[in-house]
Amino acid sequence: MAEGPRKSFLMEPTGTTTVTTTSAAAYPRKILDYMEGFLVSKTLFTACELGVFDLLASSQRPLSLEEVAQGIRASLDGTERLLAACTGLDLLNTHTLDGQVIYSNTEQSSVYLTQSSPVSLTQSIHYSSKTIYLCWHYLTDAVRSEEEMVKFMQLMNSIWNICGRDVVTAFNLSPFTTIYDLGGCSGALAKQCVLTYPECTVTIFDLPKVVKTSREHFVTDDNQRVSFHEGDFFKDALPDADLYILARILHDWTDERSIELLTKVYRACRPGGGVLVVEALLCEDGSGPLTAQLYSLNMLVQTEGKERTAAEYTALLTASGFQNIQVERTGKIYDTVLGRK
Ligand code: ASE
Repeated sequence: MAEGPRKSFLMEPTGTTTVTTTSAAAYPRKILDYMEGFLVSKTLFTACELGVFDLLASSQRPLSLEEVAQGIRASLDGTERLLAACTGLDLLNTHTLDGQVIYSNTEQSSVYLTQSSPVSLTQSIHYSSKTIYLCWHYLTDAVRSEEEMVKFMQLMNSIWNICGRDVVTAFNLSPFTTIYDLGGCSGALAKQCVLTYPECTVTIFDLPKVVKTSREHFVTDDNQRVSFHEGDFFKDALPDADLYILARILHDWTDERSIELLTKVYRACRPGGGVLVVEALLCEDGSGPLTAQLYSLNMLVQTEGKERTAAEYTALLTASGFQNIQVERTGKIYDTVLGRK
């Protein structure tokens, strides 16, 4: 990690030490530093988490290894190595008192690494340690995000091969001819719609990058009745239509965001039209189905949302202006809730 001139210390055969300058090719100093950069971050995180700096700040005097180890409830050997590394990082000072090594905070450590300091970085360090560090484990996948997005879209697409027919036939949708599938992704559900209802046209409304990926990776048949519309359903205007499908959309969002979206849909909706919510419904007491319970945990991990009961979707639809709300269960994973304007 050390900065400074590129020098290496070579022992001459005679035993005298000479200093030579080595080329970047002979000694990859920066690469070695980068390779081990995480050791520095983890040393800082660990010393903070164990409360080394807080302990030294509260003791008012420098502490011995034994005192620190006891104070942070850690092993002598481990503590000694941690304190040594912190000293090397200029996060601790060492002094010798009566032949014994004692440790104290450096000025920067006492100002920025103690919890009680008004300019403490300990909360940020905790977040870096507990969240960002773990996310970075997946940096490679994140950089490959296009590939990741295709994989996610394949997952989203495949379920409609199994449940799509039941979802579009749970209600008779034949009165609705202009249909928008908001967040319709690769268009698997849209295809089920046009196959089932010969009069309808379905427009898949999704983010530009999703539409681009759909066109590249998913065959949209050359079906005249399925098309794409690029947009962000929170930010952009929604075209008017007879029916809006929201399949596995509301479960991504909080109640507030869901009502915001549904209200927008209600305003765009033609009178007599409606919204079809497609979700894995929880039963009213939350006691099942297991799939919906597990999916709800997954929404906690992956999104802002949760799975909901029919009554909860009814409340969201009602709060957004929709009326005559009906629920149809399919017996498969995904059920349907229809609201009318
Ligand atoms: C979303 C749906 C899914 C957002 C993230 C998601 C699914 C997986 N991850 O809207 C499909 C449902 N499967 C599970 C395990 O939840």
